[in-house]
Amino acid sequence: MKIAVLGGDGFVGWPTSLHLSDRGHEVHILDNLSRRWIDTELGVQSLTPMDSIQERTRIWKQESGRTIRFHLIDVARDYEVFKAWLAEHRPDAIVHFAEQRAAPYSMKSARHKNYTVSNNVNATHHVLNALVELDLDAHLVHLGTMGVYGYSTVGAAIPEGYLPVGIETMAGETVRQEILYPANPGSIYHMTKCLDQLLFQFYAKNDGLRITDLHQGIVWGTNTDQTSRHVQLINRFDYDGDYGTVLNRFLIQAAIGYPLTVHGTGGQTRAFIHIQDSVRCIELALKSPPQRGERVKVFNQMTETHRVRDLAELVAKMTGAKIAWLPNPRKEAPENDLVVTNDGFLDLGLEPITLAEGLLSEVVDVARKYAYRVDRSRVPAVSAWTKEIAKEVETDP
Ligand code: UPG
Repeated sequence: MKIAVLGGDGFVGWPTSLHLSDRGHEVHILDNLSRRWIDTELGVQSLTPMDSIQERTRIWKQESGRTIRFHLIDVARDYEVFKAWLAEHRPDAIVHFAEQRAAPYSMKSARHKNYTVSNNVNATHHVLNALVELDLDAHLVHLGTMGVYGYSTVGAAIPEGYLPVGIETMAGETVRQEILYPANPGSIYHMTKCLDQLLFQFYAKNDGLRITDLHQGIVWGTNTDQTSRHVQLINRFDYDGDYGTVLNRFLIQAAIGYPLTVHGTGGQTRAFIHIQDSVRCIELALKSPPQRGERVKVFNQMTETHRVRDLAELVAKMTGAKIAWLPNPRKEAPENDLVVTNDGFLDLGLEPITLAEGLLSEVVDVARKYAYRVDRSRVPAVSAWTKEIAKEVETDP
């Protein structure tokens, strides 16, 4: 297949591009390099030393003999340029990662909220709009988030995207229907992914676009089979308070002797997936597109659920790190249970990597190896969800 990977320079985009190229697909990365600009804005850098995208693709060619082409295109801002690219290349599939993906970054200030909404919603809408305008029947695979569901399960497992409901009519009969699982975002970033869902629902219904939405859990780990092949193919690893995700943050904190930053009681239960499984799932989704006219296909792209404090205790036991119980800068339930259905990918043959098998190598091979690159002042999470929380977090001893 000819595949356009929008956002192919990012944390999941880069290993996905390599994985698909390795499988023999013709891969084109379209990226505006915004993630690199945001590093500059925040004064942070990836724990792992990353080369330019051009250098990365050069090394990939040298190692694999395969070509990945890079196109500097801003999908959210340059609709006409993007559409012209699609018209010229007419890919068979599009994998869409081209969105601002950090919840704390999206909550930093009014400017960051505006940026996240306009960037993410426009990027998604531009893709859909262009597919219709060009009569292009490419399968669109979008990286969504488990965060669209919220994390307040009511004792029932979260299904894959749709909820069967019974509605009582005025005549007293019960009509059965499947609806999109009610959206319940916990940040501006997560809210944009909820808006994406409505755009997908409309375009699948109105124009017959073939769309798969992957509701992904929190990714942990760094490398995949392909990024491990050469030091210059290494994936990025974010540890800072805005972009670092919880388990990767705990791993690097342990490696530098920084107390593990648990928000609140750590009773938040979340869904997780290893980066290697994440790229496998995207390949599986590409192989199994919905039919034209079918509704949006949704997979829950996660393999395990864990409570934040259990993860902290696990990492502490493994490494001897201390745990710091901090006031929570986010507005979220302090404790929740979470049960998620993920039969879609298991049925397609996914054999998940579990935390138990992969965690230790991640600490030793990545976190300790690059610990010298950490700026400790960038570790704390400082983005508060509301003005009131900002005051509480500031005044807490
Ligand atoms: N948390 C801590 N301590 C930390 C960092 C986070 O206790 O140092 C908590 C946080 O309060 C939350 C949970 O850990 O309850 C998860 O936070 P995080 O790992 O930052 O995940 P999300 O904010 O849910 O976002 C990540 C990705 C996002 C993706 C989502 C998938 O950034 O792109 O959509 O995971 O679920």
